[in-house]
Amino acid sequence: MPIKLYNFAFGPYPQRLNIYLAEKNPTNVERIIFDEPNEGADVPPASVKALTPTGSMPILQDTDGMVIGQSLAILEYLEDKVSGPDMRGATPAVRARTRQFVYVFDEALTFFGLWARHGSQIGHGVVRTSREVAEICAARYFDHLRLLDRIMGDDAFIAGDQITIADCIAMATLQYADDFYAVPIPSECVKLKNWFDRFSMRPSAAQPKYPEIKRAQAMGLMEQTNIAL
Ligand SMILES: N[C@@H](CCC(=O)N[C@@H](CS)C(=O)NCC(=O)O)C(=O)O
Repeated sequence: MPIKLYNFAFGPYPQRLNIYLAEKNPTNVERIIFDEPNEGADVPPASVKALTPTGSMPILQDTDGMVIGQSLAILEYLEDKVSGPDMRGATPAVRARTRQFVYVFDEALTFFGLWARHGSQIGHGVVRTSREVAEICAARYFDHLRLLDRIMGDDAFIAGDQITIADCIAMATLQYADDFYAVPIPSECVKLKNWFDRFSMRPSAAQPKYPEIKRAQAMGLMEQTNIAL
């Protein structure tokens, strides 16, 4: 019996796992992919969402019934459990460097998510929003990208000369911002932009299937919130 990974076909947290599994290619992980949340159609099914307190995707269920929510915990667990290339880094130094990028990208995504939540037409009128929060979080998101650019080296991958989970997390974040919300990487972040252009060519980073109506609303987050680079 395989490990089960319930996930969405797109989205910044789900895509971390979609990219990771495409790179790692383990034989014992079954992927159950839902197109997008749809309460009316019971997608994902209530029985799947009930597996964790938040019901957010991704969710992993191991063969003994053990369940993990939270994408970062799932990535770590899969590194411990499945075969394939080591994606935490070969030495303590690279592993530390990998974690450093993971944490900063994770923070960046939190700010991006708040910016989108408070500034995007998606969800407008459904959630309480604050223009000021959108502006502050947009600035913090771009600050994080500038920081990431400064701490990157000239290696092929984010944390060194080997692909790690930091690449999966970075790609999922930047791809979501760029493809779904049309938010670019600042032009001064040359290393980050070059890495993004290179990694985008990998089959694992193929553009996911976005819901086009939502994407049309999402495009132009910069203009919707009056943010200029
Ligand atoms: N911190 C969580 C966030 C997961 C998350 O927010 N997933 C979104 C999709 S990008 C989701 O499932 N949203 C629907 C919901 O929460 O019901 C993680 O890292 O896994």
